[in-house]
Amino acid sequence: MAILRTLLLLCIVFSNAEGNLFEKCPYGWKNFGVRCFKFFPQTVNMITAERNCQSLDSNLASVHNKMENEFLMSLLPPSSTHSWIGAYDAIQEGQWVWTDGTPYDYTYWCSGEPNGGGSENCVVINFISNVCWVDITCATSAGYFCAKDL
Ligand SMILES: [Ca+2]
Ligand SMILES: [Ca+2]
Repeated sequence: MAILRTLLLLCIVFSNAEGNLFEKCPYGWKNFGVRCFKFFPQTVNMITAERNCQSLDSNLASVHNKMENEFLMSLLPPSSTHSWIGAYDAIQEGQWVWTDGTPYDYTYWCSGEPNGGGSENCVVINFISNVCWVDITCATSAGYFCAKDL
């Protein structure tokens, strides 16, 4: 009986270890779908935010459905304001792309946005406590979300 119990315990220990192997987001990053996400509260301009993400082997977060959008919002501390996600139309006005190169297949623009034309080529989420997106000048200072593949 004791041997059986030990075997059972070993099984549990190993199955947990295996589970950890599959869920391998770095410490401090949160898993959602097949990616790991982290919010950085330091306020920087969009280019700096993207570079900071790249230095951590990630990009500014792209968003591909409503659930991901809501997940990002869940990572925000209560007092946070507008934060960078990875969409920009700096190369060609009106042609939005993601810094991670994934398809631009989902949008959650706030009503009346994007409205900045050639002077607003980057995107923040949570502009005045709102889950929707706003185009804004890339030189704005904001916190940011990084995302990387599992
Ligand atoms: Ca623009
Ligand atoms: Ca705007």
